[in-house]
Formats: sequence, C-alpha cells, structure tokens
Amino acid sequence: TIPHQRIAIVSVYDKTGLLDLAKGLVAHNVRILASGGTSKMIRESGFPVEDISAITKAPEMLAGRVKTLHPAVHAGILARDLASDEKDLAEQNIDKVDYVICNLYPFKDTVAKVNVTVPEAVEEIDIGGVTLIRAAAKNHTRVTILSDPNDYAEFLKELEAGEVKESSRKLYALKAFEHTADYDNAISEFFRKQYASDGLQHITLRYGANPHQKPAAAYVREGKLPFKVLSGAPGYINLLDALNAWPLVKELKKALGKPAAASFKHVSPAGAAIGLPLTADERKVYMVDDIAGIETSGLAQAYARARGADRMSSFGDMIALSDTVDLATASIISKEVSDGVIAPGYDDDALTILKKKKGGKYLILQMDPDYEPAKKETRTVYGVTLTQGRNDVEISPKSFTTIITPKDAGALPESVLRDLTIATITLKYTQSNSVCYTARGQVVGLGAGQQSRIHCTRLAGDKADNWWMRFHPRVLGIKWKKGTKRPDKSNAIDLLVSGELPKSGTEREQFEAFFDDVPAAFTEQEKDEWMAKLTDVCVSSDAFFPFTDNVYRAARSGVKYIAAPGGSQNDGPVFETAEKLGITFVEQNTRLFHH
Ligand code: 93A
Repeated sequence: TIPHQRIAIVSVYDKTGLLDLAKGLVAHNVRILASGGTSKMIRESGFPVEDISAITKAPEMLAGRVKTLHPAVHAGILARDLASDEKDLAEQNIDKVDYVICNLYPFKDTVAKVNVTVPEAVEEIDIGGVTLIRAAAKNHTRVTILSDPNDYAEFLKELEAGEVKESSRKLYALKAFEHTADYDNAISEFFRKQYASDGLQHITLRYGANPHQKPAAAYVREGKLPFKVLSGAPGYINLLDALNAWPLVKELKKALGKPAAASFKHVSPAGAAIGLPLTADERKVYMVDDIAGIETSGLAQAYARARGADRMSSFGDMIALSDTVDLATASIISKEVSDGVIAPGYDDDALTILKKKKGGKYLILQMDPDYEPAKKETRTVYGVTLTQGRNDVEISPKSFTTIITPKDAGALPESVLRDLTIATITLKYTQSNSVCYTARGQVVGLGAGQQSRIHCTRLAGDKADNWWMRFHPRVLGIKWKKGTKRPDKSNAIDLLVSGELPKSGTEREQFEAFFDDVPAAFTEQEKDEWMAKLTDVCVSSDAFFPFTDNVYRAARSGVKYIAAPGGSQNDGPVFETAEKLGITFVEQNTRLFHH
C-alpha cells in the first residue's frame, strides 16, 4: 500500500509562528489544509497549501460562520485505527487527519472592551474552532492537537525526530481541553452578566473585601443563587458572613430542634444561640426587656442570646436566623446597629420594620431553606485553585458519647449535650484556631483566628468572664444618664467588667459622663466572688489541646465539661488535669478547622 500522506488541518486566529509551522510541515511532506485567512497567509508566503474546501467540496459560508464544520473534516479527525472506522472513511472517500492546529476567536479580548454589545460578542463565539480542538483532543491517541503557538517549535522537533510522542499528545490534548473550557467559561460569564444579573444567578457587588477591590460579584455557575436580596445591596464580606452564618443556624436547629440565631462579624460568630426563655436578668443584660412578644418567640430569644453574648463584637453584625422572622425578632434588630440579616422568610410586619432600617439600606436576604451546596468547594488564592470536600460532618448531641474522664461517668445531662453541641457547631463556622465556651443554650465566649490554642482559650475565657460579670448586681443596677445610646452602654459596661476602667484624664471624664451614678471598679475579690458563682460552663475546641494550660484556664471560668478531639502527644496529662479539676472530658473525634 502507498504510505498515507500525513494531513494537517490549520485554522488559527492568532497567526503567531504560523509560517515557521507551515515551513516545518512542508519539510516533512505534510499536506496542509487551511481555512480562509490562514490559507491565504500561508499561500502568500509561497508554501503549498490547500483550502479546506478541497476536501469538503463546499465553500466557506455565512461570512465565515461555517468554515470547517463538515463530516469530511471531523470524520477525518475522529476516526480511530479500527477496521469499521476505516471502512466508513473509505466509503465516503475521506482521509484521516493527523494534526490539528487551531486557536480561537478572541472572545475574551472583545468582551473586555467597554460597551461591547451582545451582537459584537456573539460574532466572536467560535464554533468550528472549538469543534476542531475538541475532536482532535478527544482522539489524541492518534491525533496531535496544537492550540498554543508556543508549542509549534517543540512539535516540529518531534516531527524531525520521527513522530510526535504519545506523552506529548496527551499534554497537548489536556491543554486543548483547558483552552476550550476556559473559552466556554468566558462566554457563560459574559452572558450571565448580560442575561442573569438581576440577582437570580449573578449579582454585582459594590466591591470586594475593600473598596479598591473592583469589580466584585457573586454568582453560581448553574441554576439560581440560593438567596434573594429583598432589600439593600450586599457587600462581599456580608455574603461571606451570611453564607457561613446560615448553615450554622440551620445545623443548630436540626441538631437541637429549636429556633437558632447567629451574629457574625468578619466571618466568625460573635454569638450563636438557640431559643430558650430568658430570665429577667438576661432580658436586662441583653437589652431586650422592652421587646413585646419575646416570651413566646423562640427566634427572638435566640437572637437576644446571640447578640447578647458579646455585644461589643456584635456591633454592625450580619445576622442569621433559622426561622421565618417575626415581629418580636425584627423589633430587637431594629434597635441594634446591624448590617444585614439572612433568614428563610419574613412576616409582613417584620419585613416592613426591617426595610426601614438604615434609611432603607439594611440588607435583607431570603435564603432557600432546602438549598444543598455541592459536595466540592473551590476557591482561588493568589491565582492558585484550591479544592476540598465541603465540611458536611454532622454534629449533634450524639457526637459526645466518648467520655474519657471521669471513668465512672454516666450519660451527660441533656443541657450539657445541648451546650456542647452549640459550642461545636459554632466552631465549625469560626475561623481557626478556635475555642468556644457555652452555657444556657448560647455562646458565652468565643476565641477565633488565633495561631496559638491557649490564646483562643484565654480570649474566649476572658469573654465568658465579661459576659458573666455583666450579670453582677452592680452592672444590673447601673443608673444611666438619660439619652445614653445602646452602643455606648455596651462599651462602658465592657470597660467596667473587663477591668480596663480609665483612671483619670479625658477618657475617665468621658466614661463618667454616661452615668447618673458612676459605678465603682470591681476589686479582685469582688470579681473572684462573682466568678465563683459561674458553673456548668461547656467548652469545645476545634482541635486537640496540646498543653494542660488550656484546661487550667477553662476551669477558671466555671467550665465543667470539655469536648475536644484527642491525638495530642500530651493527651494523657491533658485528661489527668481535667480529672484533677473535676472537669468531664469528652472526646469529640472530628477536627473542625475552618478557613
Ligand atoms: O465561525 S466559525 O465558528 N466557523 C467555522 O466553521 C470555523 N472553523 C474554524 N469559525 C471557525 N474557525 C475559526 O476561524 C478558528 O477557530 C480560527 O480562530 C479562525 C481562523 O479563520 P481564518 O483561517 O479564516 O483566519
């Protein structure tokens, strides 16, 4: 049989290196078939070349919309070395194609231009080229696909040496698939902005993490965004908060069967809680004693607790609520400085109140409660894509059955299982390292984002102490000057209970100006006596305790139960310290780092 003359189909928009390529192909007796512009350039340089129509017997049509789309081309590319394929080709008089050299219309450059119209963009959607590239890449066991002019030189070297190596064909095929995938992404991104930027699938954000980080957007690649913007314009950090806070409350509700709330700032909770009736003191400390209907609204109780845990940190929060927002909950929110709320629904009267907040700019998101995110998460950092399985481990009261110490412990009381569950689910959505203290169905202290675990334990412990000091009769009895604002009250109370009271100067004067009757600083003894009344606090940690210092610190804030993963070289001493201090230590076997 006559040896088959190798055939290359060449169709390139970017004609860089084209003539060197043609020269090399000709030198190796490869027959070149090229589309209009490509063929013209090769011919004008004096190299032998035929138009694609030599094999399709059809002219280029529709002003170039159909150049290479033809069975003579694609059967030639896609045919395998199989008798049945050879037979099909022979019947139609089609020759096998060995090399495809193609790069695509510059869709990205075109849509990057300001004010590009849809018809302009549409003309740059390459159909035939993508088909050439995909067909050749699909059949890379036999065909070589070059989609990048930078690969021509190496390809010609291999031809010179004999044939293109299998390993090279594989890498060229991979590159080709990436090229068409990237191309298709650019197209769908363009049309998403054109046709779905009504917030259904794509929303433009004001800016990214900072005002100079533009443009910014949120979108899903398929289907609809799982939330609707009912009012306001979300920012990038609002959405980071909302999309971490929502699953937290959803999981709390699922695990404990009660309405749940979270108050987020900078992508960590400031507080999280479930709805449990509030005592008179709690209503006072959480500044909700004037809220009508709070006795019967579990959701309002949950948010009062979440917001009340650490009022200073919650200033300007993003709120997540597990249930339809009622009037009582909206009434609390209306009094607080807050950036936005995400919830599965809103009662009409609640929505009316919230829509008036911040002069109508308050962010109100309605979440689809049935939404299930994909199992795989992807993000890019400094241009590198990172992927992982979503952290879909379920935490529930059943997660706390492996009691390490005391050895004779029976089952834990329900309130403890509840509080360990709240602490641990909260950590799942807190920037690591993290340690969480809970009591009475709510977070009372959270240490987030510290590189050292003991710093988390101390930070969270100090917050828990401050929370408890806010229940001291001296704080409850404060006589505020009329007109003192809620945030000023929270800040002044924090100075008082944290022992950071200014002693003199204008700072002191400013502090005193809030009161009719200036409260005295707490003495060490007063503080110790009050702290001694705090008991049955629970602690959870997102990873093991490497040293015993964490257990000692927790004990100073009334901690009686600790849940943490094991696995530290120091597990033995950590468990022994807990035992010595009368703390029940539960091994919770899942590490819960979150970033
Ligand atoms: O409009 S197309 O999608 N229709 C086609 O059949 C076709 N075949 C190749 N565009 C098509 N091409 C593209 O034409 C190639 O991807 C390449 O970018 C360009 C080369 O055209 P020319 O050789 O006429 O300069």
